[in-house]
Amino acid sequence: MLPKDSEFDSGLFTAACIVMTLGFPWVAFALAIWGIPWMWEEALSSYAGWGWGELAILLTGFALYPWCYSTLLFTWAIRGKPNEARAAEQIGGIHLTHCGFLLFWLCFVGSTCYTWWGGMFGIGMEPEGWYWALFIPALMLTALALQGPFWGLFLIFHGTEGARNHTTTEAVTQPLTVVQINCGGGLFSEIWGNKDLSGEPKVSGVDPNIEINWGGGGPPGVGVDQFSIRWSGFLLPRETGSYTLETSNDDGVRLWLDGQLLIDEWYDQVGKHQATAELEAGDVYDFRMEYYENGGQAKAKLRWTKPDGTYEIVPCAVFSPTKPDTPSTIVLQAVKSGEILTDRLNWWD
Ligand SMILES: [Ca+2]
Repeated sequence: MLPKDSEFDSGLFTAACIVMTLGFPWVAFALAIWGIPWMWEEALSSYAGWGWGELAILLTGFALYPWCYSTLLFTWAIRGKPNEARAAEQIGGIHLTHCGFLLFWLCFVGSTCYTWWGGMFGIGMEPEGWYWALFIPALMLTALALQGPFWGLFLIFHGTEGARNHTTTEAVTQPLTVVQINCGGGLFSEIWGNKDLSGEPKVSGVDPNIEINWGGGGPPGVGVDQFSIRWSGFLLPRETGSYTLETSNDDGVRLWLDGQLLIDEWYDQVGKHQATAELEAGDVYDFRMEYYENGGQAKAKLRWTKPDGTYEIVPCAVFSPTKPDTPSTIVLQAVKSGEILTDRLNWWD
């Protein structure tokens, strides 16, 4: 699912508020439980009454869970939801972190391993020798418990390369043949794994138009940040008149028409920029748009307002990656009853 065009997702924000509110009673409950002085005693030291302590840990161990989850939802609402694979990793990370801490608390801080460790160091445990045998499992269980937060936090904040580059949205760059079958037009696209289109592009192909919102992601093959794209080809307007071209970009953008730099907004931003141009139906205009993403959200769109007032994404059909090799317009003339009849035949008729 593509993130919405707007940067702020009010649905996710509402969900985050609800989850956060639901978390309050749980935290209050946990504070109340651990406010009972003898509960610590039960949980931490009394081997005979350990059951109460362990139960209290189980009931309260996830008290911070709703707040952690709502923090994630707040982040998504404000910064945009990542792709599905990263979203699943982040949720999994929250589960792992909590389960790990809970296991750690149950096993180590709780009576079980605590008594083993205690025995290990001879704190009130006799005979000492017997507890040596439990040292290794206690150590292993504790190490296993700590794996939870370690890998959980890794998944929340970093995640795997595969998930970051994973995309379930439409391909940014489609194979030439597919696009030609679909619409017969489009633009060449070249994608670099840096911000200034330097060196050899990492990915190239043809895009039907310029209408992409990666959210917090990026095109396949170049990562989610610090990439740049050049779309090039030809613009073949079908109506004569005044056009307003409009970019919607995050971050920088530049646009040339017939070698003339119409939009030059090459800096970090979330912006929309316009330029007007008088275009002739049937003429072929050299087209180039360059774009870069530095960090965070990323999108690139190109719309226009046509002479008849239509406001739309500049459609695939008026783009061509290569220069049409037939004359765009043929003037037909015929003489009928002494009168010269003229008609124009356009390439798209
Ligand atoms: Ca950005």
